[in-house]
Amino acid sequence: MIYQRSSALFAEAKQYIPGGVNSPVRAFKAVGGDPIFVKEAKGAYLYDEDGNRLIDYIASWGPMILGHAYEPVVNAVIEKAKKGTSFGMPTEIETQLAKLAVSMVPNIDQIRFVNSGTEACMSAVRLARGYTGKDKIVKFAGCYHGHSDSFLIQAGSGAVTFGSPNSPGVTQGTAKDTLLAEYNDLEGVRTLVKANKGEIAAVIIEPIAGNMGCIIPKEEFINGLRTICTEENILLIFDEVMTGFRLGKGGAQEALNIDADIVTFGKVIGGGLPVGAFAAKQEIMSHLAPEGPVYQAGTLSGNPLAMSAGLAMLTELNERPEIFESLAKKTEYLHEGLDGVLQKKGIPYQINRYGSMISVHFTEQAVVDFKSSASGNNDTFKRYFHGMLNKGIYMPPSAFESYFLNNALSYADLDETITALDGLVL
Ligand code: HOZ
Repeated sequence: MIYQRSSALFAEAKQYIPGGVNSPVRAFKAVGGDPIFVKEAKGAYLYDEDGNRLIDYIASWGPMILGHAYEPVVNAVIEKAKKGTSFGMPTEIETQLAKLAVSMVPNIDQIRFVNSGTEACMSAVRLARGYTGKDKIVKFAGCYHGHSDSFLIQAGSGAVTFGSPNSPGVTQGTAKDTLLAEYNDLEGVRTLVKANKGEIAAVIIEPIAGNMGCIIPKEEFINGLRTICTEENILLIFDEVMTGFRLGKGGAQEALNIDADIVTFGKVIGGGLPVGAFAAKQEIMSHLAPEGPVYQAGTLSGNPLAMSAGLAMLTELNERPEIFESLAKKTEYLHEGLDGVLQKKGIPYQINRYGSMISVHFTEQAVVDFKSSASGNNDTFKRYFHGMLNKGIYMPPSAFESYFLNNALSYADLDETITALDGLVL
């Protein structure tokens, strides 16, 4: 495939935008080469500036769960736009989306809309600190909760891909309040909690991790976290920016049968427009301004276009919950197909999957935490990524990301993907 125009556009973008992109993972630094510039997308396919058609496995990193340019969502946005795009005043549609989200997700009474997953997690931690009167938080190595200062401590996703898991610009003062544990290591959390007794406001976790590839929590680990948090008056924050409205109506809380104290959302809840949200029981949410003293605000929060996209998306998912089952089945089919091909190749690999999230790691070790994820062979990953790209398959351009399947993918697309891998020399 030829990517000449994409390369030319990238060269021009680099003159005016740092690194040519507005979010680092897009720059292909982990895999080499120039990024693909998208012209348009429909259903399961991306169409780039060179006229190539690509089967898409990132779905804008999650939001496009029903495929690109999904008509009910697009139409809702168009109709709303004709009536004004931002007011900085309350609108009825915010309550409609809030009501629907609260009805779908277990264990929450109220939700506050923001503009991104980063904002949601940052605000959730502030709320947890304000509610508990404590300062410290526990996060897990390789988990990524957006780019706010407290979270850029051994962060996953682009932060690890670009060698800044602890970013310059985060002050010592901020960093000292973020305690670091290993994913799936309950003993490590116990030790931290003991050493910082009475000082920890929250434990924040991606309940299914998606920023060091896809990693599944061991049952005793995730249940144990709930128990420790309850015993020690620590709030358990589930970062469901990836898993929310993707694993099922009720996200990871429902899938794992665990109640979190605060849940954060992004991606699917905005139907492809910039929306984040955080939610909890009323007792906790009432601490937020203007009801309570914990401040949080935003000119574009609850923006009517974003709310209309989110409402159209969640309405569809709420009315057709079989979509989640269909997505999980397609992901299982892909898993089995990739597995069959990779086995024949005789190279070490692992495939992790949960619902419609999946990732391939070229390592002998089971991938259960950041260390095992980082043990993957990046040269093999690069050959895999570029080999697939040349055959018109767009996978995440870093081993530290999950794939997100969209329901527009057909079994023929999945077969094309599996056959493409069969033809590669890794
Ligand atoms: N942080 C996102 C992946 N975990 C990437 C966002 C983007 O580049 O669009």
